[in-house]
Amino acid sequence: MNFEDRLSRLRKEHRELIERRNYSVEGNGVFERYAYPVLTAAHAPLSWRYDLDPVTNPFLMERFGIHAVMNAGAIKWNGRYLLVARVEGADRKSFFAVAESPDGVSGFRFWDRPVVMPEYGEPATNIYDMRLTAHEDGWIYGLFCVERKDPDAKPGDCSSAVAAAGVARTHDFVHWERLPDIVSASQQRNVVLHPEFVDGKYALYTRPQDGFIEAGSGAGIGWTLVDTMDGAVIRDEKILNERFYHTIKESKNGEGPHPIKTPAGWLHLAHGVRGCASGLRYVLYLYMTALDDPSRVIAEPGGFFMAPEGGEYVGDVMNVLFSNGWIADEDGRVLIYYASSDTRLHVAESSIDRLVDYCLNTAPDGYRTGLSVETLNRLIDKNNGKTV
Ligand code: M1P
Repeated sequence: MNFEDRLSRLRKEHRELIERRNYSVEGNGVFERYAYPVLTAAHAPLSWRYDLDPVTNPFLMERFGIHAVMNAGAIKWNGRYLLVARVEGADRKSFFAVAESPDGVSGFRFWDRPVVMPEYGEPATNIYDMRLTAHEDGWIYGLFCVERKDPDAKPGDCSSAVAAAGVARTHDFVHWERLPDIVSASQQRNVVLHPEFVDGKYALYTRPQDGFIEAGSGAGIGWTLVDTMDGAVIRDEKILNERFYHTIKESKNGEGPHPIKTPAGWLHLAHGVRGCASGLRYVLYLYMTALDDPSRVIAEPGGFFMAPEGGEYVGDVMNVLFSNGWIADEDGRVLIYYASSDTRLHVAESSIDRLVDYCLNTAPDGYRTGLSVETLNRLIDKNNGKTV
């Protein structure tokens, strides 16, 4: 096939992919998944992947491989649905890129260029998983993981890394002001900024870890107040949502996007991780905290809210659902952006009313099998018309 024919075919396929209408599929009553991923590697503009000059690229080869698009921060901004996605190249380096859609479920299209994130201190080897917060101070913040080689790695150790929480803020998603990385005694890569001041301070959800992968003594999702985001220092961390033996979050957990404010309390989306024979399994769960104290848990359904299904199991890192972005629309609709197996980004839809109902009316984990059977029997009795 000659250059022009191949280019027009690539353009047609790309246009059809982006213009494809998405549709929701009936679910379990709590949420509905949409049929098609909202962003994949194939959504990356052709101008990112190919040298489009027939003189310098006569075979119309890819010159910059895009491997995956996943874990996106999400926000509704000036009436548009925006995702700041983690785009991973064939070279394993991630960067951020903004994609927008008119309705939040179809037609996501990347802006022309990726985000140029200013560096802070020693340049990062990798950056990823941005959590977006439109804070009441007027800025839109992006908190993200900054990964660098462990300076204490032994000779020959090319894997050990150190994670820190990077901070940047913007008004337009093009120009980003980089602020100092958050200072913490432990490794932090799941730090999320609460949208409101608490006691006049910025409030952070944290995730202290001993190592880059292992939580170690890190007990779960933490909470801390800091005076400023321009040089934030984590001093006292209270663990508000613990990991626990034989649950979906026994290995580690982490706050997803910032919680949504509802009349019944703050609604939180998080990921929980456990080990199994095939490696780590990442699922999503929900919990709620008190309106007057976002660090006090008032409800937590047992088990997962979403887990991989069908093709979601398969990808670069198998058996993973991860979310760091959701949008609560003005009409009560909630769009949950989740990635499967570190490869592609999907959307599921629910509503504030349904998610709060799910949190308040699903039994908590009883931490032992006998209590799970009791819970089940109560439901069966109720359905059999017996008093509970
Ligand atoms: O590979 C699964 C996930 O692993 C990490 O999650 P956590 O921070 O909880 O360890 C991150 O690298 C995340 O991006 C990735 O999806």
